[in-house]
Amino acid sequence: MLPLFSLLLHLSHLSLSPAAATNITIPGCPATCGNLTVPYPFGIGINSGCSIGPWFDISCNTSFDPPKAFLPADLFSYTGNTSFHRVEVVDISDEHVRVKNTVAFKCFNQTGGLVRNQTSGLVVQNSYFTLSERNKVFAIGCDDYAFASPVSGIEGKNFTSGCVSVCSGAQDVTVGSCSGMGCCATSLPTGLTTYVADVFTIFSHIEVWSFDKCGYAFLGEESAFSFQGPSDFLDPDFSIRTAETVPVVLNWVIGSHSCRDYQNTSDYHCQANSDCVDFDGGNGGYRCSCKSGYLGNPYLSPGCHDIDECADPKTNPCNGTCTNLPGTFNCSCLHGFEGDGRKDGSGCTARSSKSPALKLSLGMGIGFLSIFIAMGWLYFSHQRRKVVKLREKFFLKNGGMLLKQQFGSIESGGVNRLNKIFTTEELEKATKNFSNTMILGRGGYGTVYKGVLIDGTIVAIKKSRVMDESQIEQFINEVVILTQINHRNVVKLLGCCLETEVPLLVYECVSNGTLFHHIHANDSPTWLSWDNRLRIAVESAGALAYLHSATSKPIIHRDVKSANILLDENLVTKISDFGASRLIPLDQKQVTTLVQGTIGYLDPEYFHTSQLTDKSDVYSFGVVLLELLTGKKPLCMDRDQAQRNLATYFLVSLRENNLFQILDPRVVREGSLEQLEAIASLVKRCLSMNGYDRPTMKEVAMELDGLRKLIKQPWINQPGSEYGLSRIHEGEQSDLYNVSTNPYVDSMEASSLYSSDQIHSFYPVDEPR
Ligand SMILES: *[C@@H]1O[C@H](CO)[C@@H](O)[C@H](O)[C@H]1NC(C)=O
Ligand SMILES: *[C@@H]1O[C@H](CO)[C@@H](O)[C@H](O)[C@H]1NC(C)=O
Ligand SMILES: *[C@@H]1O[C@H](CO)[C@@H](O)[C@H](O)[C@H]1NC(C)=O
Ligand SMILES: *[C@@H]1O[C@H](CO)[C@@H](O)[C@H](O)[C@H]1NC(C)=O
Ligand SMILES: *[C@@H]1O[C@H](CO)[C@@H](O)[C@H](O)[C@H]1NC(C)=O
Ligand SMILES: *[C@@H]1O[C@H](CO)[C@@H](O)[C@H](O)[C@H]1NC(C)=O
Ligand SMILES: *[C@@H]1O[C@H](CO)[C@@H](O)[C@H](O)[C@H]1NC(C)=O
Ligand SMILES: *[C@@H]1O[C@H](CO)[C@@H](O)[C@H](O)[C@H]1NC(C)=O
Ligand SMILES: *[C@@H]1O[C@H](CO)[C@@H](O)[C@H](O)[C@H]1NC(C)=O
Ligand SMILES: CC(=O)N[C@H]1CO[C@H](CO)[C@@H](O)[C@@H]1O
Repeated sequence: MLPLFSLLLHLSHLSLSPAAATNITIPGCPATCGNLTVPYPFGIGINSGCSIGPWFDISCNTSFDPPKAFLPADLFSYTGNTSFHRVEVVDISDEHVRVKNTVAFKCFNQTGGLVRNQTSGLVVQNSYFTLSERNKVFAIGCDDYAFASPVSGIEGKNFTSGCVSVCSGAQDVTVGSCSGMGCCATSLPTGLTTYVADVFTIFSHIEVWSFDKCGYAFLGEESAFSFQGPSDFLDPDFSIRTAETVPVVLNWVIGSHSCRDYQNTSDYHCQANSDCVDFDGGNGGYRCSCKSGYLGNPYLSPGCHDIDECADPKTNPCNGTCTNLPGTFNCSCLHGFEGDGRKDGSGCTARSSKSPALKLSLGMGIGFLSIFIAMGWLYFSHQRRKVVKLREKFFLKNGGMLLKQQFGSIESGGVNRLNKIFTTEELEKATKNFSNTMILGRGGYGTVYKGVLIDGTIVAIKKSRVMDESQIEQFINEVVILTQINHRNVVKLLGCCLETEVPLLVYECVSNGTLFHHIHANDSPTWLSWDNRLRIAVESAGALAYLHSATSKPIIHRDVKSANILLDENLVTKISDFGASRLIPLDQKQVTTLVQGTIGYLDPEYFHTSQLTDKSDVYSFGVVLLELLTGKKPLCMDRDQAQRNLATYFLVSLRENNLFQILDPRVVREGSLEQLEAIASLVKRCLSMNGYDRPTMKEVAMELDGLRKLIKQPWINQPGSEYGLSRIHEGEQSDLYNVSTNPYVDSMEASSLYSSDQIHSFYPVDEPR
């Protein structure tokens, strides 16, 4: 009878409790708008007193069926520059508001004419909503790239997040994968309140038009979107469907300061039995949350109510007497029984009398203790064996045997500068267990730590990103080749460690920062003189030429940029970061790869065709030369539209005979006219649209070396310097200034608009740097 009664009570309680828990709004306020539940601090109606403040007023428009809910007008989305919309709410949860999306697109006709276009964006003009990290920027299409950037003048942050999606046929596209073939996705910085997303095309879809007529860009909840492959390209309603099904997620908070700032003020809204939780470290407002063991709406008086745990024996099993306590419960065994009643089953056992021989129980106790210790020891040694096994597994998975063989064979061949396979312990010790304080830098390919080996050598240790098995052999080849390279201008690989899940590479430490830093950073130690610049150019070109030709299999660096050129304490050049490099089999002139590189340096021909040749490095090196000549970044959003992309800016300047306007004045002062003209001509050839027209790296190195030996003729002291300048402006130019109309210039202008030097890699840009 008793159990039945308690069961009945329990059932009635269950059916009552939702009613009690429906205290989700202020009494008398509606709780739903159509299908949407609107809990306090949100409230339905403008100035109806149902919400915590006007910014949480939800207007419910019942002229729709079902009714639609909208956020206040200081939060709006837009498509195009004239069409603003109130933002429709589709879900409100404890931490997030999900709102209806908009999708940017551009559609083309067969000849590349733009037939439809739209941008997409969202603006929040209060401090209570921010874009959640659950969102990503997506680009869909086979000839497209997308960017999301803040609405200038409203957002306090500067950023551009973007990614590129290219493919040459529908068969290249992987359904469900946004890795850059047909679909790409990238994350955003946190704390944003505005964005504009737009999509751009590289070749107006002319070559992919048969299966893909439009490019799309949008920002939305990552887990809500699943890429359907080519069928998404053919779906004329893709943008509408996606806007309906992939919401934008916003974080919401109360107030704009931390819990501390509000405590004991009238703006503190956390009620009884709830905790105040700072958002974004206290800089972005707060939220309230019921204490554990309590339920309800923490913002509404009288606060969160205790959960009756005993009413729910399924989640809180108790074989005994269950007593509900505030925030918890007590489960005690019935009289005559003892043990932990909370345990399911025989948690309570018959109480044993204390009289039986103490010795026996003591003896048994000791017996159990020793068994316990023995088992513990067995367990730990088993764990340890497991770790060792795991390491062996990783070692094999990471190609350890292959590498040992390779090392062995080379060693017997007499090359004896081969290095070590480090153990995990050594490297953990060297980096203080990969402590964050030892991080030297983060790149698209992994994290670089500073390490101090036992013998005191300072090294740089690179922890790659997780790689898949198919890359292993490639990786091993690369390690083997890199250990064979002995060039004073290439950073030395000292060894590697294969026992961890991802291989670790150990390099010599180059202490004086990157060339990029020396050229562009405001806190750069000293101005790099023209002599140094030219020497660094010669050294880099020589090292790249060596990689292209001197080793047994050509190595293409693939990511030549000033940030990958390190300088040591004597400003000697060391080329680094072979994370993207590829070996080219000798019988092939080119290989097809996923396009990878850095925007601003990336060879347009490679970008379009995915055909990688050594000439791609030549293009990128041309851009590095330009940085040395001009002191300008390859991409800079602060510059005028036409000047954002340095390569384009340079080619246009040449065409318009304005070369000397773009050069760094200090370079002009220190270099000779002859040198500068010759280098500009060399850069022009390096930047040729067609790889065949570019010189080889060897030719570049030789030409630069020759120029370096030219006797320096500083302009400033040169009698004819005035003549030199005016001659150029009057256009009595050499062949150098007759830049033929370069088809690339126009397409680059379009793309340069939206690129950002912050973007590192074309494939998912995870952390905008
Ligand atoms: C729900 O609201 C009513 C009216 O304010 C109040 O009496 C009741 O205690 C509340 N219930 C809960 C569970 O908070
Ligand atoms: C509700 O929506 C209809 C149709 O879009 C619109 O005409 C009307 O003005 C809206 N009403 C309110 C109160 O916003
Ligand atoms: C409410 O949502 C359900 C599914 O989530 C849907 O089937 C139903 O049509 C919706 N009702 C209204 C009135 O929108
Ligand atoms: C919208 O953009 C076009 C060109 O991009 C411009 O001509 C027009 O003035 C803009 N309209 C508004 C209202 O800003
Ligand atoms: C494509 O669009 C362009 C510009 O809108 C137009 O000039 C051209 O005639 C169109 N071509 C076709 C085949 O429709
Ligand atoms: C952001 O850009 C604006 C102009 O584009 C500039 O004035 C401002 O200083 C930049 N802010 C930061 C933090 O870089
Ligand atoms: C708020 O008031 C309580 C009690 O009145 C006090 O203990 C606490 O220190 C106060 N907190 C702040 C931040 O002033
Ligand atoms: C739980 O209940 C038992 C029996 O009533 C009591 O002895 C014990 O102190 C209680 N434990 C707690 C934590 O309240
Ligand atoms: C609860 O404990 C009693 C002994 O106290 C035992 O006989 C009974 O089987 C247990 N019930 C369950 C469901 O395990
Ligand atoms: C790039 C481009 O052509 N954008 C156009 C998209 O459509 C709007 C009007 O809806 C034009 O103003 C833009 O110029």
